[in-house]
Amino acid sequence: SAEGNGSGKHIDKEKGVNIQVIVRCRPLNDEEKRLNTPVVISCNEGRREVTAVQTIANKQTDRTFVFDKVFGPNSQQKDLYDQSLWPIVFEVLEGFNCTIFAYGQTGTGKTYTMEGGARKKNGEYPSDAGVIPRAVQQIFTILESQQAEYNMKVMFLELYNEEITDLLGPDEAPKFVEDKSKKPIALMEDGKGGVLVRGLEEEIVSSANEIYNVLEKGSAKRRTAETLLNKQSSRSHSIFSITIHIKEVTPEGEEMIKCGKLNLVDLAGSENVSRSGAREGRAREAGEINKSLLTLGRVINTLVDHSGHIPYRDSKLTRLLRDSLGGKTKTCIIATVSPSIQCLEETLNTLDYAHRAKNIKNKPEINQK
Ligand code: ADP
Ligand code: ZZD
Repeated sequence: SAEGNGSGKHIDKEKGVNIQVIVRCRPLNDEEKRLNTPVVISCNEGRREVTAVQTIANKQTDRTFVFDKVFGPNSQQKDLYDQSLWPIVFEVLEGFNCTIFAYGQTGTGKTYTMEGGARKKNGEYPSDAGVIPRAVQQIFTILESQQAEYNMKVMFLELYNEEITDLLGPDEAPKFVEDKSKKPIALMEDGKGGVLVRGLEEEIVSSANEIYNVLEKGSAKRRTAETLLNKQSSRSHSIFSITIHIKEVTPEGEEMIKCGKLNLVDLAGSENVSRSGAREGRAREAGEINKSLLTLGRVINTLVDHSGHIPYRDSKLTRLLRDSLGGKTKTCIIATVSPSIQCLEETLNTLDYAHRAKNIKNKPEINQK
């Protein structure tokens, strides 16, 4: 039961399709350049390889990893989007559910990749706009060119310490003020393998500008919540999703509704769950272990090793992303790394993790009624 998947490759419905894994290495920043920080990561985009140069006891022990796509330090936002993400977003409009998530150490460019530079005063998006604004733009360009009849809704949430904050909900009172108007947010299984977030604001939108305004509102709320609750933003996960229903009329005049959903996920800094002894020890003492990120790692390991019970239910993140990990969603992971020698240990953790995730298979299905 192999069939074309539009990208020239053949997929086998029974066996599924692998999660796509992309690595992006950021350039050295000004401070690192000033300090002449050694670069230990080299990217060969053509060969889709990332090499970590490691010297142990005067012996050079390079480690090379191959990925679905590799973007080196000179890659621009547009390159990453046009080459790797555009086809995924296109599939959302064909009725697939797709998830793109950014994984990596804090400071390696997860937010830069997913969101990018701030919006200009005149409302336009900048040349360093990230995946989210580009995806929004692409969706409307295609829908308008097809003159499709559609409706669209978005949600934007943050997960911190196993608590969900609705970034589109009404402004929240500080924690110490009891707020009776606040709807509790709860996750509920939908009976179809997915999960519903109850009590979450879903905003109906009909233009790219409307979504940008929604993102602006969400960003402002995120900043307020961070300040008010003294949150460390590197420990929070954010999820922005767009759900689109498109009406289609078949040549026979029959009406069909296609439904696609795009989840864009900016994960907490991966160093928070690093297996490297010392830091984990201190983090654990401070109660800082990120349950959701730890569970994500366990879910990935279990899926890859086929080693039995998959612990989706052990964290909010894995409940929310369940369908993206071994389910019917098409998934792409962007692993972000730093080129600096200072980050080498974490970079190797990230590359190992990302490389393992390549073995996960999903079984994407079109949603059509
Ligand atoms: P993270 O979200 O992983 O903590 P950020 O997205 O905040 O990391 O990036 C850290 C800093 O590095 C920011 O100042 C960002 O603008 C810069 N940066 C990250 N990736 C790139 C890149 N590919 N090109 C240029 N600057 C980048
Ligand atoms: N990275 C910027 C946000 C920041 O941390 O402030 S850029 C994009 C995706 C999700 C949330 C916000 C954005 C962002 C933005 C900036 C300023 C105000 C609102 C929104 C953005 C950037 C370009 C086009 C649309 C939105």
